[in-house]
Amino acid sequence: MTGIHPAWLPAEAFRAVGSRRVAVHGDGELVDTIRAEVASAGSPSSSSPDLALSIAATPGSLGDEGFALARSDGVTTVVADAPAGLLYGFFHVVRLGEAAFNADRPVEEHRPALRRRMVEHWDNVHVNPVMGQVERGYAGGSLFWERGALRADLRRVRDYARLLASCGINAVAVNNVNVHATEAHLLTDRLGEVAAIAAELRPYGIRVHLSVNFASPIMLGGLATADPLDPSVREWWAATTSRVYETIPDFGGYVVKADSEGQPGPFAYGRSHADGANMLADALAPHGGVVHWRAFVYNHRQDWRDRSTDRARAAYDHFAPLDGQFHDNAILQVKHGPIDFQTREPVSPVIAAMPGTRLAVELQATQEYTGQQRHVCYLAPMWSEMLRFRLHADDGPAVAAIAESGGLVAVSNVGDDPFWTGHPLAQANLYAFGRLAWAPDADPLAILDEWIGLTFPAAPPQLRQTLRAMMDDSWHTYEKYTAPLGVGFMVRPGHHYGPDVDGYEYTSWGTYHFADRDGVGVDRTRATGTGFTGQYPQPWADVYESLDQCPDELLLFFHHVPYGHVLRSGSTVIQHIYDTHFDGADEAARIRDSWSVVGHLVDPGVDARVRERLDEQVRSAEEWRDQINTYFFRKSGVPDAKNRRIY
Ligand code: GCW
Repeated sequence: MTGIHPAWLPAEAFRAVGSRRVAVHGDGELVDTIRAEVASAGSPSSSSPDLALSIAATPGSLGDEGFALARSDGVTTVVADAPAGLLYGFFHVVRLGEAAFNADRPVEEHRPALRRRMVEHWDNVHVNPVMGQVERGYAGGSLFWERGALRADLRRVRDYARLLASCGINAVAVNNVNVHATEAHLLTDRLGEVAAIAAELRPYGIRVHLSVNFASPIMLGGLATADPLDPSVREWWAATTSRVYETIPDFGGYVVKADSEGQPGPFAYGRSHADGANMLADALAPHGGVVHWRAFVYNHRQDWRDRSTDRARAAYDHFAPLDGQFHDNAILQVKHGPIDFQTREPVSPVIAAMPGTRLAVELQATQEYTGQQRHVCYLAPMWSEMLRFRLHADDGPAVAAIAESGGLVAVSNVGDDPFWTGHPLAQANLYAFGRLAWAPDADPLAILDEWIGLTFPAAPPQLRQTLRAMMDDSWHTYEKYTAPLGVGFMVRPGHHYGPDVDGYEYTSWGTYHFADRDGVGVDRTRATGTGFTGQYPQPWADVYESLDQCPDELLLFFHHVPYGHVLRSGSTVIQHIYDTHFDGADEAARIRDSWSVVGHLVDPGVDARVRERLDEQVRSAEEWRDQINTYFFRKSGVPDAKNRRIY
C-alpha cells in the first residue's frame, strides 16, 4: 500500500459495476456525483444498459433518501424520488457486487430508519495543550485542521465524504464539543473554513454542523451576557445564524455542550437548559436548522466522600423534568448509557423519560474506553444490543424507534492516519455505525461480513473466516479483561488507557467502584443506594433493583456485593473476576495467533499495522489481567480456585 488506504471502497469493490454498461438519468449535484463514480469505475455509459439509475418522473413514497432496486429482463434498475436516494441506491449496488447482476430480483424498497445519521468530530483547530489536535482521537491529526489552520488540500475530505455516504451517513459536525477560544471563531470570522469543508462534503449529500460555545455572544459579540432570555443575546444569535446561512445555505445546525465539564451554559443566568436550547433553536428555525443540545450534564467536582451524589442519575435529574419544553427543532442528544461510553453500561433511562422531546442517541466510535484503536474491539454488537433494547415492557418501542425523532450520532474515530482509524480493523466500527443508523435491526455479524467483503475483496475464505472470528466477539473479549461486571472505569486518569483500578477512586469525577476487603460495586438501588434504579420504567426498575434478577454483566453497576456473592452464572463474583481476566487475556493472544496465520494474505502495510496493534493488545490485556486480579486478590484474600498465577 502506498498513500491512503481505500478503506471499504477499494477499486476492486467497484468491479461488478465497472464491467457493466450503466445509464444515469436525472439532474443535480448528487446525480453528477453518481455519474462521476460510474465513470471512475470504468463503466461505459449506454442507452441499453445493464444498470439503470434514475430519478422517478413522479415521486412516489420513497422519500428523499430511499430507493427501489430490482432486476428483470437483464437490467438492474435503481429508482429514487430524489438524488440522495439515488446515490444511496448506487452504493447499495456496489455493496451487492455481482449479486446485483446475476439473477432476477423482485422490487425491494430501501429507506433509512433514521433521518439524521451523524458523525461528530472532536477536532480542534488549535492543538490543545492537554487534548491535542483531536480530543480522544487515536488516528493521528484532524482531517480538517492542522496546527491552527485549515488544511490547504481538502481532497481527502472529499474521499472521506464518499466513505461516509457509502454507508449512509448524512451529517458531520466538524469540531469538538469543547469549543475553545480559537474554535469559537468558526462561527463568525472563520466561518469560511466551515464553508470550505461543507463544499467537500456536499457532493455526497452530507450536511455540515458546527459545535458552538454558549458564551459566544460574550466571546465574539462583545456583549456583557450570554443570558438566553436577554433580547440582545437573542438578536446576536439570530443575526449570526443568518450570516451562517448566507455562507452555507444547507448548513445543518449547531451542537452544544453546555454546563458540562467547564463549558459555559444557561445555569450561570439561572436559566434552564430548555431556555438555552430554545434560544438557539429559534435562531435556526427560519433557516430549517436544528440544534443538538447534549444531555451530558453532571457535577464533575464531586466530593468522593459524598455518597448521595450519583453521576449516573445526573442526565435524567437535569432533563426529564424539562420534557415537553423543547422547541421542535431542538434535539436533545443523549449518551447511550448513563455515565460515559464505558465498555458495559445499561441503556440511559433518559431515553425512556422524554416522550415529548426529540431525542438523538450518541455513541462513541472513537475507542476512548474500548482500547483506543490499539485493541481490536468491534462495537456493532454493543450498539445493536442498545438500539434493540426496549426500556418499557417488551411491547414498548426499541431505543432505535425513539431515536427516529432525533437521530443517531457517533463520535468519530477518524483522523489523518493513512488507515483513517489507526487500527485498520477499527474502520469496521465507522462502517457499522452508518449501516446501523440506516437499519438498526441489521445483524452486526452480517454487517461485519459485508465490511470484510468490501475491504478485502480478494480475500480467500480462510482470511474472511479468520477476520470474522477475530472481530465478531472482540467486544466481549475486551470486556473480560477490563473492569468487571459493569462497574466501569478502572482506567488510568487523563488519557484513559490501560488499568489503574483506584485511579479515579478518590477524585471528583463521580466514577467509583467502592471495592473494600468485603466486596465491590455501586449500590444504585432505591432500597439502600442512590435510587438510580427508580429512573427506569418497569420492568427494569424492579429487575435492576433486584439482586436476583439483575443481569450479571451489570451487577456491579447496580449493586455493591460481597466477593462471595453467587452470580446467575453460578460463579462467585471473585472467581468470575479471575476467570474472565485469564480468559480475556488468552483470547487476546488467540486473536493475535490467528492473524499471524493469515496476515500475509493482505497488503503488507495493513499486515504490519495490524501486527503492531495486536502485540500491544496482548501486552495490555496481560497488564489488565494481572492488575485487576492482583488488586482483588489483595483486597479480598480469596485465592483463585484454579490456583493460577496472581501477584
Ligand atoms: O468521555 C468524556 C471525554 C471527554 C469528552 C466528554 C464529552 C469532549 O473524556 O474528552 O469531551 O466525554 O462527551 O463531552
